[in-house]
Amino acid sequence: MSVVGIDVGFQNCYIAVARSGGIETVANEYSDRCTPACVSLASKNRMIGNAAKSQVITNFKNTVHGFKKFHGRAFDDPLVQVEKPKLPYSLHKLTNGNAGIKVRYLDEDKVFTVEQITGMLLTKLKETSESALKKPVVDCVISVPSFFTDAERRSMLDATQIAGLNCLRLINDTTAVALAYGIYKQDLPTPEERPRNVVFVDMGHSSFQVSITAFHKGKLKVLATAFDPYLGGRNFDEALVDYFCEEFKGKYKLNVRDNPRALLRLYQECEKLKKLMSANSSDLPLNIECFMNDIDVSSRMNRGQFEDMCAQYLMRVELPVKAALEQSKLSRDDIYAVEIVGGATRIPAVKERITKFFCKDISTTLNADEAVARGCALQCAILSPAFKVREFSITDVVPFPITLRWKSPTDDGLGECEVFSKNHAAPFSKVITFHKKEPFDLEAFYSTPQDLPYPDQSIGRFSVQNVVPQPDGDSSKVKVKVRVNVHGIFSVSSASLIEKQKGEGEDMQIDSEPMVQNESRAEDQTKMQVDQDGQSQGDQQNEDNSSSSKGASGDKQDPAAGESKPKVKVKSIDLPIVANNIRQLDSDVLNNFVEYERQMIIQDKQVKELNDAKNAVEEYVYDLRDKLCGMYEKFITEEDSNRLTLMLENTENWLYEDGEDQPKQVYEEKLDALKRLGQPIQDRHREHEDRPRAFEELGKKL
Ligand code: ATP
Ligand code: K
Ligand code: MG
Repeated sequence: MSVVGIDVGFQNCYIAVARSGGIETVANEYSDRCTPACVSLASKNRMIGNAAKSQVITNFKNTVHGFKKFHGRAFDDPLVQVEKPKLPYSLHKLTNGNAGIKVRYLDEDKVFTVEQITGMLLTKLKETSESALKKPVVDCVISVPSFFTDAERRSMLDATQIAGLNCLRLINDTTAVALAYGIYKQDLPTPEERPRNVVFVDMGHSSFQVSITAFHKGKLKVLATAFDPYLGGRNFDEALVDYFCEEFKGKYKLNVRDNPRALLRLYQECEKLKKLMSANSSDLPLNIECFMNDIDVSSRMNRGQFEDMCAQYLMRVELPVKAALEQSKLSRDDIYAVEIVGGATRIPAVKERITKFFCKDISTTLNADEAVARGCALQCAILSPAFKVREFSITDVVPFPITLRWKSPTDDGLGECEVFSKNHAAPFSKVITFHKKEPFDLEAFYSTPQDLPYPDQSIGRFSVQNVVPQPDGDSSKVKVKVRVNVHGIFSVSSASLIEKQKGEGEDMQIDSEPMVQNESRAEDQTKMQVDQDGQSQGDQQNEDNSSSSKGASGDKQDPAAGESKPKVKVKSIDLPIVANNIRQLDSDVLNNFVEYERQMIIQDKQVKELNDAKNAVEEYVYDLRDKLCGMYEKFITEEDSNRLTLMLENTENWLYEDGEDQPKQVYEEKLDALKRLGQPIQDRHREHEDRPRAFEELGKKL
């Protein structure tokens, strides 16, 4: 199995792998460790990553970037509607209401889902890791922002599946960073000692995340996470773009916003300028030649001006940092270090705000660009049975509280209960007991819509089926297991009906008390008991360590092992659950996407092979022509040489005319034909070169 970690950024993706005993980030075929989150569709193939980025301006309508935030979103989602007018490509409402991306591909109008686009990107990242590891890659760990809701996480998982990856864990960005920080530390406190509390701050291109994590030897526990999902490096680019658009309107009478190409160029130049200003506080120039209507534009900017115009964004830096500290219930003095990562934390004013808040120098001991990917790879290594890595346990948190609601047909009103509070440990399972006579629905939703960076509170509806009364007409006890899994996704993962065994009714101690009295009403009663602190009862389990040792039926057994309580004999029947999650892709739709991605991979491969065959002809022409007037000159008659040169020239012309667009075989035949003429000359040349050497060797032997 492969050990691969992937940081899928809004702008930049990084891959880390386990190789020769260590974790290392790997470079793509452009020797670049960063692969842009960019996909460009064309009439014959797709370009992904660096190749796509070079198409951003030339093929802007079909070059897709900035799509990470569309995961799990409806077309009508306010966030999508805010982004839409700023995109150089078109969005389209899909039949299921999701946001689709409309492009021209293979000379046809096509609408791709965001899962498909991210799937394409992941295909590229998969290929890059495969060429680094020289073996097929399937298993991996992928990072997501800690504020991603269930719909966004499920959508990301679908994308991994489309790319043929098996994501062992979706890990939160800041948790991956915490792992990359902690796992190599030799001096972490022992279990008896006070934990080492570290703040991790990640400002990327699109978002800002903060976590506070407590470390002990061999483990980390996230205490709190906070975020501004709408604050990142791109806000700073936008501020510059706004400023220069205004300036150029007055100075050059240019309406930049009417010209997508010019606007995209301005974005690129502003981002460069922003980065320069991080290192340089003096006045810096902005020059763009032939910007629009053949006009060259130029201007200047310095860091002071830049910070003034970004005051509204800089003000927001403190808020999540403060929120995280409050939630962790720690004071500033309890903080051992503040570690920053993410490209946009290189902005000096951003750093200053964080330093000022903690009254402490911030540390940059981690690689700001690669820490997330490294953490992902480390998590993958931990999960991989084939790879030896230091034991390290990770306890993450639930970012938004989750409530479960149920409706009894005969009960008045609804019952509900918050099953996971904010910052509750995750992954985690709980068992809830209901008393029911018929199938029932559980509605899961995020409890606090005001804090949710997503317009829909709903998580999903889970129908617990096949519930029947006991033979004596009583309600049945139904145990329902709810969990936040390793990806941070909520589900009602299993349910079972506990059947009284004949003559053993008196042994049903677990819930004898209140139900007996209610029995006379002979109606569906809903009783719920959530064991909030039930580690000792075995009803809850922190899956982090125990999931492998516990079977699926682990919580059905009497947990009070070792106590003198008599064993309760009950029969437990598994109940089917039908889940209906919001914005979930149908499985057959997903399967079609998986198949379509495979076809596109084949198509890209064919196009690549075709281009390679064509390029081989061109290269051979250039190479042979050079040699004919150089090293081969003595090995061919002038007449033959002239004839061959003419032929090479014809071939070159052909490549730009009739031979521009031919099947692969035609190029291969062309190359063979040329080689038949070139080979004898090459042979004569080699023979000549080898002869003196042979004599020399003979001389040595004698
Ligand atoms: P996200 O985490 O939001 O998904 P991402 O992971 O793709 O995004 P990063 O690669 O961490 O983002 O950071 C990219 C951002 O950092 C861009 O806005 C980029 O302009 C900015 N950036 C990179 N270097 C510098 C620098 N030296 N000064 C200022 N900004 C920088
Ligand atoms: K990144
Ligand atoms: Mg990032």
